[in-house]
Amino acid sequence: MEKFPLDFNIDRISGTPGRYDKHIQRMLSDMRGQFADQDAYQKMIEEGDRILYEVYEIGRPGIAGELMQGISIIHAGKVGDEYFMTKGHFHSRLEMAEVYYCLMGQGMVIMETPEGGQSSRELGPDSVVYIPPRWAHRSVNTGQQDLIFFFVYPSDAGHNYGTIEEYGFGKLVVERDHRPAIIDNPRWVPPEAR
Ligand code: S6P
Ligand code: ZN
Repeated sequence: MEKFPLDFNIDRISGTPGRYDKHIQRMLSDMRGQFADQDAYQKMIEEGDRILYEVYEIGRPGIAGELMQGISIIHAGKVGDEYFMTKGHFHSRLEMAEVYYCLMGQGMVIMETPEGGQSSRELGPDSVVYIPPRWAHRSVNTGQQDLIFFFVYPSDAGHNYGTIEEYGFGKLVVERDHRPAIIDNPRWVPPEAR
């Protein structure tokens, strides 16, 4: 029990947890092929790499019954007109769900099933999104500030990035007339046609 402390605080200004076991930083260069506007992506990379999002993980053993917790921070910005976003994934154990609790910022969770079902929910201060079993999830920062949310999911869920890396999600979140809009992803192929 003592090996894993049971509580922590979240700094309300920075959104960072008072303690964590792992700090992951995902760079623009880690997202090659994910943004629709490849020319805008290339131009941005040439201007210099940068951190798109960060994850602070509070670890627990990766066994059934345990829960992984943490904080994700998606920085504000766009590649072309597409907002900064996470890679997105299915859980390797597809049947495992997840909960996001948004602390700060504005954004969206884009979700998709292996059969190509599409859904999305908004994230804002104090909103909670339940990601049901079988739904892949990607979070998108549609605001001007960091999007910061707490997450909790089964420790043995695992992450499967495979098909998302290849085809992306069916929907993209882009800026249209100074506000976020969800549009079809031209690169996406319905699962039955892959
Ligand atoms: C994990 C959970 C989040 C994401 C994080 C980064 O199940 O959904 O911690 O890992 O927001 O996203 P991604 O797609 O790069 O793992
Ligand atoms: Zn997840």
